[in-house]
Amino acid sequence: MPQHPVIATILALALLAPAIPTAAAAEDAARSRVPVILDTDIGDDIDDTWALVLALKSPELDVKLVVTDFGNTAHRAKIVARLLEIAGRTDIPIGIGIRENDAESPQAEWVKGYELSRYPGQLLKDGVQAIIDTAMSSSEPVTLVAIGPPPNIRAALEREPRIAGKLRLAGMYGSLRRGYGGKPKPEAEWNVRASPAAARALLAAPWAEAISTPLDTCGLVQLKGQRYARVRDSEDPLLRALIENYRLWCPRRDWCAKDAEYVSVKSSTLFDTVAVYLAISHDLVKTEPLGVRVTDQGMTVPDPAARVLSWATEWRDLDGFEEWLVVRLTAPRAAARR
Ligand SMILES: [Ca+2]
Repeated sequence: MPQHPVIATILALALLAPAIPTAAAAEDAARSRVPVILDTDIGDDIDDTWALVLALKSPELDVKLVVTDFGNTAHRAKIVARLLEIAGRTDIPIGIGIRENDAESPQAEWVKGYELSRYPGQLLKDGVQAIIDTAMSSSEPVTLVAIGPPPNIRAALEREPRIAGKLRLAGMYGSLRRGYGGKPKPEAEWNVRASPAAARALLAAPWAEAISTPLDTCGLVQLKGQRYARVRDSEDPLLRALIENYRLWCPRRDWCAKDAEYVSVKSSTLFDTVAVYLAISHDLVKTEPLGVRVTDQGMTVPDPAARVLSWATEWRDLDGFEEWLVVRLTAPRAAARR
């Protein structure tokens, strides 16, 4: 029996509906990306450069702002600016954090002659205010990926305490049961030791959510062999810039300079990439809720009286993370987003 024409039309529309891409669906997809502020001491250890590239190549993340933190923040901003230019992502504003000195970094040669004034995107001279404005103006919680000593974050919390409730922290801080290189005792981790008062403020803030990767997990990440080679040999201009920076950086680090083959065969420890991962997922790590106190020497000591946050204390699958990292870094890049 033939269907009534109206019923037939309704049925046809119902069948077609899921297949028709709509502007609303595209907007939903864009909205589902995690808005991120990256607070970085890029230029000291090379892992921040890896972390920035990873953030730019992660389709789950929508990088709203990159802020340089600790030491010579204007110098660090040059490295960020040149990388964002190469990435075709000058739509991302750069905030210059609290400038503490004029030191240059082991990556200085890469930005020799680069003038920040030529950065075609927005350059925000008050990086602390940029963090506050980005957090407070967002209609949804923003994830603060914090991968350096955090004087900016301490100052932002002092200037506008309400940012804590608007931000989800994914940080790289501390050492609970393991030290550098998987050593069986905790030690003073750099991001905390370099600025204990700022790290104390960061760990005590009432974030909407908070997780940190201490050395226990992030200190074990290193790419070697074929996995490293896939990144080293990539034709992606952004990865070429990453490896170029790594090759400039290594001779300026005593332990790396001693081994002429180092940069040819493996990465250094990629601590900060884990904080970027934690902005996307926690699946590959085991987490524990712990209160942690910061000593004046930069030790992070479990203390039930301290504010509890989530700590990624062990890997569920470190091998899986390293593969994820390489797949993600070497994936073709999407067009620049507006
Ligand atoms: Ca760092």
